[in-house]
Amino acid sequence: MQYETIITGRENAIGMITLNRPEQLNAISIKLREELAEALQTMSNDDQIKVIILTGSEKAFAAGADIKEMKSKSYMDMYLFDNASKLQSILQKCRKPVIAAVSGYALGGGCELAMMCDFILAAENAKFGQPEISIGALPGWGGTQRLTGLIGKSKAMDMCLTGRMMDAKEAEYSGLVSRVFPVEGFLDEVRQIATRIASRSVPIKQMIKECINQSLETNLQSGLLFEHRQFQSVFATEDQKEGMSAFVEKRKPEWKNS
Ligand code: CO8
Repeated sequence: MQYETIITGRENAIGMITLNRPEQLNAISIKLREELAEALQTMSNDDQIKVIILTGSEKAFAAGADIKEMKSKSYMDMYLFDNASKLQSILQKCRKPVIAAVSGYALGGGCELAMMCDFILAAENAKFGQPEISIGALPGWGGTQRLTGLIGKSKAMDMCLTGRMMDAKEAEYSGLVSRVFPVEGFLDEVRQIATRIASRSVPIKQMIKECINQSLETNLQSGLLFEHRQFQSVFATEDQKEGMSAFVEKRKPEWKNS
């Protein structure tokens, strides 16, 4: 499929989406949101794809929503045409693991897009921020909510009220990103992690995603119950039988994905 603002591809079981507006530091335009939503939906429906990687260029994952496109919009323009919420909902509903591979700037809507993914891997040159306050706006795509959940109230306030950037090291120890790698060979490291996840049982992966996401939506008791029921339901799968038998027989499991 040919797109204008993104590049898509499949490498074995990995679906790769690269944001591709390099001259605008991958600013997230209406067109980019539309194309990204379509690509994510297509990959979600493709059984060959087990993990999706979302990435940008070495200089920028994405420097935010497209300010040039947005600056003259009215409230009604923004309210009536809202393909940002559609894209967010596609990512939230995607049952496959989606990894954000961030090199360079992930600012404003770029940081928010990365946080919509299941987890973030960063290159050493990554810079995260919610600088909307500097342009007379505020994070509008989950920034105040997800960032606070990931790094806590104090740092989220600091980031959103100052509009400062956070480097990869700080992002890692603050809990925004899971791991940091050198810029050189970054995407190869990400591919290795994606390949490892892709090799796991499909239903078990989906259940783990559901359980972890449930922890963000509910209280501890309900979350614990949800997780325990999911754990019990694993015993209805062929993959549980195969996985545990393979361990006992000291061999690699062959997942049936059922
Ligand atoms: N939108 C549009 N164009 C951009 C953006 C952007 N967000 N960021 C960079 N660009 C463009 C620049 O205008 C420039 O274009 P041109 O060559 O035509 O002048 C080109 O990219 C290169 O940028 P710079 O020359 O500025 O590059 P520098 O290396 O000097 O600086 C920075 C890099 C620090 C990243 C700088 O470009 C910058 O501060 N960018 C803006 C960051 C920002 O404020 N982001 C937040 C935007 S608002 C937002 O994201 C709200 C999210 C809510 C989403 C809800 C969905 C609708």
